[in-house]
Amino acid sequence: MNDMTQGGDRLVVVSNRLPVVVKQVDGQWTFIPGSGGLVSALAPVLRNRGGIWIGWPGTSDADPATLSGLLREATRHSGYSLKPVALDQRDKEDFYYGFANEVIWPLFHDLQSHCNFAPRYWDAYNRVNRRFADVIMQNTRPGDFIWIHDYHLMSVGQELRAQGIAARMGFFLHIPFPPLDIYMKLPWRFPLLRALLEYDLLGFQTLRDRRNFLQCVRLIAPDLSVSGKGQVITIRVGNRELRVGTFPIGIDYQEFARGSKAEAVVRKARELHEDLPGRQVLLGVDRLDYTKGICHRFEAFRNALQRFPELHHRTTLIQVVVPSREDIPKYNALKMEMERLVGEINGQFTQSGWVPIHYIFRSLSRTELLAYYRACEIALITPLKDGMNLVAKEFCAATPENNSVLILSEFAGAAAQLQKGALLVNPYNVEEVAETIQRAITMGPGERRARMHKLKRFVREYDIFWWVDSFLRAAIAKDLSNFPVPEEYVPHMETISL
Ligand code: ADQ
Repeated sequence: MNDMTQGGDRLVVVSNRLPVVVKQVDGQWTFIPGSGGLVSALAPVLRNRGGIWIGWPGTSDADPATLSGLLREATRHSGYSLKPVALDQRDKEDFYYGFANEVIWPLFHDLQSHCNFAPRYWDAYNRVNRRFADVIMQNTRPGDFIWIHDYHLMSVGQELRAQGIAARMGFFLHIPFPPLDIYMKLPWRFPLLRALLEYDLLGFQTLRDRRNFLQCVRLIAPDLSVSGKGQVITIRVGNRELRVGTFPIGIDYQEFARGSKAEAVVRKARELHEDLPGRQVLLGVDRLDYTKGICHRFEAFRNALQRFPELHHRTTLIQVVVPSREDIPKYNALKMEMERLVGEINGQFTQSGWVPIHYIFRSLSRTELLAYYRACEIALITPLKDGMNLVAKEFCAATPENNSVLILSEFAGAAAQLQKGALLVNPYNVEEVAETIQRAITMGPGERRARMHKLKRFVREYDIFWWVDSFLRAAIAKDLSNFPVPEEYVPHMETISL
Protein backbone atom coordinates (compact mmCIF):
# COMPACT_ATOMS: atom_id res chain seq x y z
CA MET A 1 0.00 0.00 0.00
CA ASN A 2 1.42 3.41 -0.85
CA ASP A 3 0.14 6.98 -0.63
CA MET A 4 -1.60 6.81 -3.99
CA THR A 5 -3.55 3.63 -3.35
CA GLN A 6 -4.79 4.25 0.19
CA GLY A 7 -8.42 5.31 0.43
CA GLY A 8 -9.73 8.58 1.86
CA ASP A 9 -8.90 12.18 1.23
CA ARG A 10 -5.58 13.35 2.49
CA LEU A 11 -4.06 16.52 3.77
CA VAL A 12 -1.06 17.49 1.69
CA VAL A 13 1.08 20.10 3.40
CA VAL A 14 3.60 21.95 1.26
CA SER A 15 6.26 24.20 2.73
CA ASN A 16 9.69 25.33 1.69
CA ARG A 17 11.41 23.22 4.36
CA LEU A 18 10.45 19.75 5.46
CA PRO A 19 10.08 19.30 9.23
CA VAL A 20 13.47 17.58 9.30
CA VAL A 21 16.83 18.79 8.06
CA VAL A 22 19.07 16.24 6.37
CA LYS A 23 22.77 16.95 6.94
CA GLN A 24 26.18 15.35 7.09
CA VAL A 25 27.80 14.92 10.49
CA ASP A 26 31.33 13.47 10.64
CA GLY A 27 30.94 12.14 7.10
CA GLN A 28 27.63 10.36 7.88
CA TRP A 29 24.25 11.47 6.53
CA THR A 30 21.71 12.03 9.28
CA PHE A 31 18.62 14.14 10.04
CA ILE A 32 17.69 16.54 12.82
CA PRO A 33 14.31 18.11 13.63
CA GLY A 34 13.70 21.44 11.91
CA SER A 35 13.17 24.60 13.97
CA GLY A 36 11.02 27.69 13.47
CA GLY A 37 7.40 28.65 13.79
CA LEU A 38 5.95 26.79 10.82
CA VAL A 39 7.39 23.42 11.77
CA SER A 40 6.44 23.80 15.45
CA ALA A 41 2.89 24.65 14.42
CA LEU A 42 2.25 22.01 11.78
CA ALA A 43 4.02 18.90 13.03
CA PRO A 44 1.34 18.09 15.68
CA VAL A 45 -1.43 18.59 13.12
CA LEU A 46 -0.26 16.12 10.54
CA ARG A 47 0.91 13.51 13.03
CA ASN A 48 -0.69 10.10 12.41
CA ARG A 49 -3.08 11.27 9.71
CA GLY A 50 -1.42 9.43 6.86
CA GLY A 51 -0.97 12.63 4.87
CA ILE A 52 2.00 13.96 2.96
CA TRP A 53 4.43 16.79 3.63
CA ILE A 54 6.26 18.11 0.58
CA GLY A 55 9.32 20.36 0.91
CA TRP A 56 13.07 20.85 0.65
CA PRO A 57 15.08 18.54 2.91
CA GLY A 58 17.82 21.11 3.58
CA THR A 59 20.54 19.62 1.38
CA SER A 60 21.31 19.32 -2.31
CA ASP A 61 24.16 16.86 -1.86
CA ALA A 62 22.69 13.57 -0.60
CA ASP A 63 22.12 10.95 -3.31
CA PRO A 64 18.42 10.09 -3.90
CA ALA A 65 18.55 6.62 -2.31
CA THR A 66 20.20 7.89 0.89
CA LEU A 67 17.78 10.80 1.02
CA SER A 68 14.62 8.75 0.68
CA GLY A 69 15.92 6.23 3.23
CA LEU A 70 16.53 9.01 5.74
CA LEU A 71 13.13 10.61 5.11
CA ARG A 72 11.39 7.28 5.66
CA GLU A 73 13.36 6.77 8.84
CA ALA A 74 12.53 10.31 10.04
CA THR A 75 8.78 9.69 9.80
CA ARG A 76 8.81 6.06 10.89
CA HIS A 77 6.66 6.89 13.93
CA SER A 78 4.98 10.08 12.81
CA GLY A 79 2.24 8.68 10.58
CA TYR A 80 2.80 10.83 7.50
CA SER A 81 5.27 10.69 4.67
CA LEU A 82 7.79 13.20 3.41
CA LYS A 83 8.39 13.95 -0.26
CA PRO A 84 11.49 15.93 -1.14
CA VAL A 85 11.81 18.77 -3.63
CA ALA A 86 15.37 19.15 -4.92
CA LEU A 87 17.01 22.58 -4.81
CA ASP A 88 20.51 23.08 -6.19
CA GLN A 89 23.07 25.64 -5.10
CA ARG A 90 21.83 28.27 -7.58
CA ASP A 91 18.22 27.80 -6.36
CA LYS A 92 19.41 28.16 -2.79
CA GLU A 93 21.15 31.42 -3.60
CA ASP A 94 18.63 33.06 -5.92
CA PHE A 95 15.31 31.58 -4.73
CA TYR A 96 15.81 30.96 -1.01
CA TYR A 97 18.37 33.54 0.07
CA GLY A 98 17.49 35.80 -2.88
CA PHE A 99 13.80 36.25 -3.64
CA ALA A 100 12.39 34.77 -0.45
CA ASN A 101 14.76 36.27 2.06
CA GLU A 102 16.20 39.39 0.40
CA VAL A 103 12.97 40.56 -1.27
CA ILE A 104 9.76 39.21 0.26
CA TRP A 105 10.87 38.77 3.88
CA PRO A 106 12.12 42.36 4.39
CA LEU A 107 9.44 43.98 2.20
CA PHE A 108 6.57 42.20 3.91
CA HIS A 109 8.00 43.24 7.31
CA ASP A 110 7.97 46.90 6.14
CA LEU A 111 11.78 47.05 5.88
CA GLN A 112 12.12 47.94 2.21
CA SER A 113 15.58 49.43 2.77
CA HIS A 114 16.79 45.87 3.45
CA CYS A 115 15.56 44.63 0.04
CA ASN A 116 17.71 43.59 -2.90
CA PHE A 117 15.46 43.54 -5.98
CA ALA A 118 17.89 41.64 -8.25
CA PRO A 119 15.98 40.65 -11.44
CA ARG A 120 17.39 37.10 -11.51
CA TYR A 121 15.72 36.38 -8.15
CA TRP A 122 12.23 36.54 -9.72
CA ASP A 123 13.15 34.02 -12.43
CA ALA A 124 14.50 31.69 -9.77
CA TYR A 125 11.32 32.10 -7.69
CA ASN A 126 9.14 31.03 -10.60
CA ARG A 127 11.45 28.18 -11.57
CA VAL A 128 11.44 26.73 -8.06
CA ASN A 129 7.70 27.27 -7.53
CA ARG A 130 7.13 25.32 -10.75
CA ARG A 131 9.30 22.49 -9.43
CA PHE A 132 7.24 22.33 -6.23
CA ALA A 133 4.10 22.18 -8.39
CA ASP A 134 5.58 19.26 -10.37
CA VAL A 135 6.23 17.25 -7.19
CA ILE A 136 2.71 18.03 -5.93
CA MET A 137 1.18 16.85 -9.23
CA GLN A 138 3.14 13.59 -8.99
CA ASN A 139 2.02 12.85 -5.44
CA THR A 140 -1.62 13.89 -5.18
CA ARG A 141 -5.06 12.85 -6.38
CA PRO A 142 -8.31 14.82 -6.87
CA GLY A 143 -9.85 14.34 -3.38
CA ASP A 144 -6.79 15.62 -1.53
CA PHE A 145 -6.62 19.06 0.01
CA ILE A 146 -3.40 20.82 -0.87
CA TRP A 147 -2.31 23.30 1.74
CA ILE A 148 0.59 25.48 0.69
CA HIS A 149 2.48 27.50 3.25
CA ASP A 150 4.24 30.77 3.36
CA TYR A 151 6.01 33.39 1.36
CA HIS A 152 8.48 31.11 -0.44
CA LEU A 153 5.69 29.42 -2.39
CA MET A 154 3.13 32.09 -3.28
CA SER A 155 3.14 31.20 -7.02
CA VAL A 156 2.74 27.42 -6.63
CA GLY A 157 -1.06 27.65 -6.93
CA GLN A 158 -0.78 29.41 -10.26
CA GLU A 159 1.60 26.72 -11.54
CA LEU A 160 -0.77 24.00 -10.36
CA ARG A 161 -3.73 25.70 -12.00
CA ALA A 162 -1.75 25.89 -15.27
CA GLN A 163 -1.11 22.14 -15.00
CA GLY A 164 -4.86 21.49 -14.58
CA ILE A 165 -4.94 20.51 -10.90
CA ALA A 166 -8.25 18.97 -9.81
CA ALA A 167 -7.71 19.05 -6.04
CA ARG A 168 -8.64 22.13 -4.03
CA MET A 169 -5.82 24.30 -2.78
CA GLY A 170 -5.38 26.75 0.04
CA PHE A 171 -2.51 29.06 0.92
CA PHE A 172 -1.56 30.45 4.33
CA LEU A 173 0.81 33.37 4.75
CA HIS A 174 2.70 33.05 8.04
CA ILE A 175 4.29 36.48 7.79
CA PRO A 176 2.54 39.87 7.59
CA PHE A 177 1.13 41.25 4.34
CA PRO A 178 2.45 44.80 3.90
CA PRO A 179 0.47 48.01 3.47
CA LEU A 180 -0.32 49.11 -0.10
CA ASP A 181 2.42 51.79 -0.31
CA ILE A 182 5.07 49.26 0.61
CA TYR A 183 3.72 46.42 -1.54
CA MET A 184 3.74 48.76 -4.55
CA LYS A 185 7.55 49.01 -4.33
CA LEU A 186 7.84 45.37 -5.44
CA PRO A 187 8.96 45.25 -9.10
CA TRP A 188 6.81 42.11 -9.62
CA ARG A 189 3.73 43.41 -7.73
CA PHE A 190 1.23 42.64 -10.53
CA PRO A 191 2.20 39.03 -11.39
CA LEU A 192 2.62 38.13 -7.72
CA LEU A 193 -0.82 39.42 -6.80
CA ARG A 194 -2.31 37.62 -9.80
CA ALA A 195 -0.65 34.40 -8.61
CA LEU A 196 -2.20 34.73 -5.15
CA LEU A 197 -5.65 35.06 -6.71
CA GLU A 198 -5.36 31.51 -8.14
CA TYR A 199 -5.97 29.72 -4.83
CA ASP A 200 -9.37 28.60 -3.55
CA LEU A 201 -8.66 29.95 -0.07
CA LEU A 202 -6.13 32.54 1.09
CA GLY A 203 -5.40 32.76 4.81
CA PHE A 204 -3.76 35.60 6.73
CA GLN A 205 -2.73 35.82 10.37
CA THR A 206 -4.61 39.00 11.28
CA LEU A 207 -7.22 41.46 10.08
CA ARG A 208 -4.38 43.93 9.54
CA ASP A 209 -2.79 41.64 6.95
CA ARG A 210 -6.05 40.85 5.20
CA ARG A 211 -6.99 44.53 5.04
CA ASN A 212 -3.60 45.32 3.46
CA PHE A 213 -4.09 42.54 0.90
CA LEU A 214 -7.59 43.70 -0.01
CA GLN A 215 -6.39 47.27 -0.49
CA CYS A 216 -3.83 45.98 -2.99
CA VAL A 217 -6.51 43.93 -4.79
CA ARG A 218 -8.83 46.95 -5.01
CA LEU A 219 -6.07 49.09 -6.53
CA ILE A 220 -4.41 46.56 -8.81
CA ALA A 221 -7.47 44.59 -9.91
CA PRO A 222 -10.41 47.01 -9.54
CA ASP A 223 -12.64 44.87 -11.78
CA LEU A 224 -12.80 42.07 -9.18
CA SER A 225 -15.77 42.13 -6.86
CA VAL A 226 -15.17 41.67 -3.14
CA SER A 227 -18.14 40.72 -0.98
CA GLY A 228 -19.09 39.58 2.50
CA LYS A 229 -17.76 40.39 5.95
CA GLY A 230 -16.58 38.54 9.04
CA GLN A 231 -13.78 35.99 9.29
CA VAL A 232 -14.00 34.93 5.63
CA ILE A 233 -14.90 37.12 2.66
CA THR A 234 -15.21 36.29 -1.04
CA ILE A 235 -13.58 37.63 -4.20
CA ARG A 236 -15.02 36.68 -7.59
CA VAL A 237 -12.22 35.82 -10.00
CA GLY A 238 -13.76 34.99 -13.40
CA ASN A 239 -16.03 32.01 -12.81
CA ARG A 240 -14.26 31.05 -9.57
CA GLU A 241 -14.68 32.17 -5.99
CA LEU A 242 -11.63 32.94 -3.91
CA ARG A 243 -12.23 33.02 -0.18
CA VAL A 244 -9.99 35.24 1.94
CA GLY A 245 -9.86 34.80 5.69
CA THR A 246 -8.01 35.58 8.91
CA PHE A 247 -6.78 32.59 10.88
CA PRO A 248 -4.44 33.55 13.74
CA ILE A 249 -2.15 30.57 14.22
CA GLY A 250 -1.97 28.91 17.64
CA ILE A 251 0.18 26.34 19.40
CA ASP A 252 -0.35 22.86 20.82
CA TYR A 253 -1.26 24.32 24.22
CA GLN A 254 -1.69 21.03 26.08
CA GLU A 255 1.64 19.76 24.85
CA PHE A 256 3.46 22.86 26.15
CA ALA A 257 1.52 22.95 29.41
CA ARG A 258 2.19 19.26 30.06
CA GLY A 259 5.78 19.40 28.87
CA SER A 260 6.61 22.26 31.21
CA LYS A 261 5.66 20.08 34.19
CA ALA A 262 7.91 17.19 33.21
CA GLU A 263 10.45 16.28 35.87
CA ALA A 264 13.51 17.10 33.75
CA VAL A 265 12.07 20.53 32.89
CA VAL A 266 11.20 21.37 36.50
CA ARG A 267 14.68 20.30 37.63
CA LYS A 268 16.41 22.36 34.95
CA ALA A 269 14.21 25.39 35.72
CA ARG A 270 15.11 25.11 39.40
CA GLU A 271 18.81 25.00 38.52
CA LEU A 272 18.46 28.09 36.35
CA HIS A 273 16.82 29.93 39.24
CA GLU A 274 19.39 28.81 41.76
CA ASP A 275 22.09 30.25 39.51
CA LEU A 276 20.33 33.63 39.67
CA PRO A 277 19.25 33.99 43.31
CA GLY A 278 16.88 36.82 44.19
CA ARG A 279 16.50 37.94 40.57
CA GLN A 280 13.50 38.58 38.39
CA VAL A 281 14.56 37.14 35.09
CA LEU A 282 13.50 38.62 31.74
CA LEU A 283 13.55 36.26 28.77
CA GLY A 284 13.89 36.84 25.03
CA VAL A 285 13.84 33.88 22.60
CA ASP A 286 14.16 34.62 18.89
CA ARG A 287 15.53 33.28 15.65
CA LEU A 288 18.46 35.42 14.51
CA ASP A 289 16.51 38.02 12.54
CA TYR A 290 16.47 41.79 12.18
CA THR A 291 12.65 41.80 12.39
CA LYS A 292 12.75 40.48 15.95
CA GLY A 293 13.97 43.82 17.35
CA ILE A 294 16.72 42.30 19.49
CA CYS A 295 19.05 45.32 19.32
CA HIS A 296 16.21 47.73 20.14
CA ARG A 297 15.40 45.45 23.09
CA PHE A 298 18.99 45.63 24.38
CA GLU A 299 18.85 49.42 24.12
CA ALA A 300 15.58 49.45 26.06
CA PHE A 301 17.12 47.25 28.77
CA ARG A 302 20.12 49.58 28.93
CA ASN A 303 17.74 52.52 29.26
CA ALA A 304 15.93 50.76 32.13
CA LEU A 305 19.22 50.09 33.96
CA GLN A 306 20.25 53.73 33.51
CA ARG A 307 16.96 55.20 34.72
CA PHE A 308 16.02 52.68 37.41
CA PRO A 309 19.18 51.83 39.37
CA GLU A 310 17.08 49.81 41.82
CA LEU A 311 16.93 47.16 39.07
CA HIS A 312 20.68 46.51 39.39
CA HIS A 313 21.32 43.12 40.99
CA ARG A 314 17.54 42.54 40.95
CA THR A 315 17.09 41.70 37.31
CA THR A 316 18.82 39.79 34.52
CA LEU A 317 17.93 39.51 30.86
CA ILE A 318 18.47 36.09 29.30
CA GLN A 319 18.48 36.44 25.52
CA VAL A 320 18.42 33.22 23.50
CA VAL A 321 19.14 33.63 19.79
CA VAL A 322 18.66 30.62 17.52
CA PRO A 323 21.07 30.69 14.53
CA SER A 324 19.28 31.36 11.22
CA ARG A 325 20.11 32.45 7.63
CA GLU A 326 23.69 33.32 8.56
CA ASP A 327 24.79 33.15 4.92
CA ILE A 328 22.89 36.38 4.24
CA PRO A 329 25.18 39.38 4.94
CA LYS A 330 22.47 41.34 6.82
CA TYR A 331 22.09 38.47 9.30
CA ASN A 332 25.78 38.21 9.93
CA ALA A 333 25.97 41.97 10.46
CA LEU A 334 23.07 41.73 12.93
CA LYS A 335 24.86 39.02 14.89
CA MET A 336 27.96 41.20 15.19
CA GLU A 337 25.88 44.20 16.26
CA MET A 338 24.04 42.16 18.91
CA GLU A 339 27.29 40.82 20.30
CA ARG A 340 28.82 44.30 20.35
CA LEU A 341 25.83 45.65 22.26
CA VAL A 342 25.80 42.81 24.80
CA GLY A 343 29.53 43.40 25.42
CA GLU A 344 29.01 47.14 25.75
CA ILE A 345 26.03 46.92 28.15
CA ASN A 346 27.60 44.21 30.29
CA GLY A 347 30.85 46.20 30.33
CA GLN A 348 28.93 49.26 31.48
CA PHE A 349 26.88 47.68 34.30
CA THR A 350 28.34 44.35 35.47
CA GLN A 351 29.24 44.27 39.17
CA SER A 352 30.56 41.52 41.37
CA GLY A 353 27.88 38.78 41.46
CA TRP A 354 25.68 40.32 38.73
CA VAL A 355 25.90 40.25 34.95
CA PRO A 356 22.90 42.08 33.40
CA ILE A 357 22.61 40.19 30.07
CA HIS A 358 23.13 36.46 29.60
CA TYR A 359 23.43 35.90 25.88
CA ILE A 360 22.97 32.40 24.38
CA PHE A 361 23.57 31.89 20.66
CA ARG A 362 22.60 28.32 19.83
CA SER A 363 19.64 26.04 19.35
CA LEU A 364 18.15 24.80 22.62
CA SER A 365 16.76 21.34 23.29
CA ARG A 366 13.02 21.17 23.97
CA THR A 367 13.70 20.53 27.67
CA GLU A 368 15.97 23.57 27.91
CA LEU A 369 13.50 25.80 26.04
CA LEU A 370 10.65 24.78 28.35
CA ALA A 371 12.88 25.22 31.40
CA TYR A 372 13.64 28.80 30.33
CA TYR A 373 9.93 29.50 29.81
CA ARG A 374 9.24 28.10 33.26
CA ALA A 375 12.12 29.73 35.10
CA CYS A 376 11.80 33.28 33.77
CA GLU A 377 9.14 35.57 35.23
CA ILE A 378 8.93 38.08 32.41
CA ALA A 379 8.94 37.41 28.66
CA LEU A 380 10.25 40.39 26.68
CA ILE A 381 9.04 39.81 23.14
CA THR A 382 9.47 42.94 21.07
CA PRO A 383 9.58 42.24 17.31
CA LEU A 384 9.52 45.25 14.99
CA LYS A 385 6.91 43.31 13.05
CA ASP A 386 5.89 39.64 13.20
CA GLY A 387 3.20 37.56 11.50
CA MET A 388 2.14 36.07 14.83
CA ASN A 389 5.02 35.15 17.20
CA LEU A 390 4.60 31.71 18.68
CA VAL A 391 7.16 32.22 21.43
CA ALA A 392 4.72 34.60 23.15
CA LYS A 393 2.04 31.89 23.15
CA GLU A 394 4.44 29.11 24.17
CA PHE A 395 5.60 31.20 27.12
CA CYS A 396 1.99 31.65 28.28
CA ALA A 397 1.30 27.91 28.02
CA ALA A 398 4.47 26.86 29.83
CA THR A 399 4.82 29.44 32.59
CA PRO A 400 3.25 29.06 36.05
CA GLU A 401 0.09 31.17 36.22
CA ASN A 402 0.68 33.16 39.36
CA ASN A 403 4.02 34.70 38.72
CA SER A 404 4.61 35.73 35.14
CA VAL A 405 4.23 38.74 32.88
CA LEU A 406 4.24 39.00 29.09
CA ILE A 407 5.64 42.18 27.53
CA LEU A 408 4.70 42.09 23.85
CA SER A 409 5.25 44.30 20.82
CA GLU A 410 2.07 45.81 19.44
CA PHE A 411 3.42 44.93 15.98
CA ALA A 412 3.40 41.16 16.61
CA GLY A 413 0.32 39.49 15.13
CA ALA A 414 -0.25 37.95 18.57
CA ALA A 415 -0.95 41.41 20.03
CA ALA A 416 -4.44 41.45 18.54
CA GLN A 417 -5.40 38.33 20.52
CA LEU A 418 -3.31 38.87 23.66
CA GLN A 419 -3.85 42.59 24.22
CA LYS A 420 -6.00 42.13 27.34
CA GLY A 421 -3.40 40.21 29.33
CA ALA A 422 -0.06 41.38 27.94
CA LEU A 423 1.71 44.69 28.48
CA LEU A 424 1.87 46.01 24.92
CA VAL A 425 4.76 48.22 23.81
CA ASN A 426 6.05 50.01 20.73
CA PRO A 427 9.46 48.34 20.27
CA TYR A 428 10.91 51.47 18.64
CA ASN A 429 10.20 53.48 21.80
CA VAL A 430 13.07 52.43 24.08
CA GLU A 431 11.90 54.67 26.93
CA GLU A 432 8.42 53.18 26.91
CA VAL A 433 9.83 49.63 26.82
CA ALA A 434 12.18 50.52 29.71
CA GLU A 435 9.27 51.86 31.78
CA THR A 436 7.26 48.73 30.98
CA ILE A 437 10.14 46.53 32.17
CA GLN A 438 10.12 48.48 35.42
CA ARG A 439 6.33 48.13 35.64
CA ALA A 440 6.50 44.38 35.06
CA ILE A 441 9.18 43.90 37.67
CA THR A 442 7.21 45.78 40.31
CA MET A 443 3.83 44.28 39.36
CA GLY A 444 2.13 42.54 42.29
CA PRO A 445 1.07 38.89 42.29
CA GLY A 446 -2.68 39.69 42.01
CA GLU A 447 -2.35 41.62 38.75
CA ARG A 448 0.12 39.07 37.39
CA ARG A 449 -2.26 36.24 38.09
CA ALA A 450 -5.28 38.02 36.58
CA ARG A 451 -3.40 38.91 33.40
CA MET A 452 -1.78 35.50 32.94
CA HIS A 453 -5.10 33.79 33.56
CA LYS A 454 -6.60 35.70 30.60
CA LEU A 455 -3.59 34.97 28.42
CA LYS A 456 -3.66 31.25 29.13
CA ARG A 457 -7.36 31.06 28.44
CA PHE A 458 -6.92 32.65 25.03
CA VAL A 459 -3.92 30.55 24.03
CA ARG A 460 -5.69 27.38 25.21
CA GLU A 461 -8.95 28.12 23.42
CA TYR A 462 -7.49 29.24 20.10
CA ASP A 463 -4.87 26.53 19.82
CA ILE A 464 -3.30 24.91 16.77
CA PHE A 465 -6.19 22.47 16.30
CA TRP A 466 -8.72 25.33 16.33
CA TRP A 467 -6.55 27.04 13.70
CA VAL A 468 -6.43 24.05 11.38
CA ASP A 469 -10.13 23.36 11.80
CA SER A 470 -11.12 26.92 11.02
CA PHE A 471 -8.89 26.96 7.92
CA LEU A 472 -10.16 23.61 6.64
CA ARG A 473 -13.78 24.55 7.30
CA ALA A 474 -13.35 27.70 5.25
CA ALA A 475 -11.52 25.80 2.50
CA ILE A 476 -13.47 22.59 2.09
CA ALA A 477 -16.22 22.64 4.71
CA LYS A 478 -14.36 19.95 6.67
CA ASP A 479 -12.38 19.95 9.87
CA LEU A 480 -9.53 17.86 11.18
CA SER A 481 -11.89 15.05 12.19
CA ASN A 482 -12.47 14.42 8.47
CA PHE A 483 -8.82 13.37 8.27
CA PRO A 484 -9.08 10.92 11.17
CA VAL A 485 -6.24 9.41 13.08
CA PRO A 486 -6.34 5.72 12.12
CA GLU A 487 -7.19 3.62 15.16
CA GLU A 488 -3.92 1.89 14.71
CA TYR A 489 -1.47 3.63 12.46
CA VAL A 490 -0.20 1.26 9.77
CA PRO A 491 3.13 2.38 8.35
CA HIS A 492 3.41 2.55 4.57
CA MET A 493 5.21 -0.26 2.87
CA GLU A 494 8.19 1.95 2.04
CA THR A 495 8.54 2.68 5.78
CA ILE A 496 8.54 -1.02 6.67
CA SER A 497 11.21 -1.77 4.14
CA LEU A 498 13.85 0.19 6.09
P1 ADQ B 1 9.29 32.48 13.19
O1 ADQ B 1 9.80 33.75 12.59
O2 ADQ B 1 10.22 31.33 13.17
O3 ADQ B 1 7.92 32.03 12.52
P2 ADQ B 1 7.99 32.34 15.91
O4 ADQ B 1 6.56 32.40 15.61
O5 ADQ B 1 8.36 33.05 17.16
O6 ADQ B 1 8.90 32.91 14.73
O7 ADQ B 1 8.41 30.83 16.04
C1 ADQ B 1 9.68 30.42 16.52
C2 ADQ B 1 9.56 28.96 16.86
O8 ADQ B 1 10.87 28.40 16.99
C3 ADQ B 1 8.82 28.70 18.16
O9 ADQ B 1 7.85 27.71 17.97
C4 ADQ B 1 9.90 28.21 19.10
O10 ADQ B 1 9.50 27.24 20.04
C5 ADQ B 1 10.88 27.59 18.15
N1 ADQ B 1 12.20 27.62 18.78
C6 ADQ B 1 12.68 28.58 19.56
N2 ADQ B 1 13.89 28.24 20.00
C7 ADQ B 1 14.16 27.07 19.47
C8 ADQ B 1 15.27 26.22 19.52
N3 ADQ B 1 16.33 26.53 20.20
N4 ADQ B 1 15.21 25.09 18.83
C9 ADQ B 1 14.13 24.78 18.13
N5 ADQ B 1 13.06 25.54 18.01
C10 ADQ B 1 13.09 26.68 18.68
C11 ADQ B 1 7.14 32.45 11.40
C12 ADQ B 1 6.62 33.89 11.47
C13 ADQ B 1 5.89 34.10 12.78
C14 ADQ B 1 4.76 33.09 12.93
C15 ADQ B 1 5.25 31.68 12.65
C16 ADQ B 1 4.10 30.69 12.59
O11 ADQ B 1 7.70 34.81 11.36
O12 ADQ B 1 5.38 35.41 12.87
O13 ADQ B 1 4.26 33.13 14.25
O14 ADQ B 1 5.97 31.60 11.42
O15 ADQ B 1 3.12 31.13 11.72
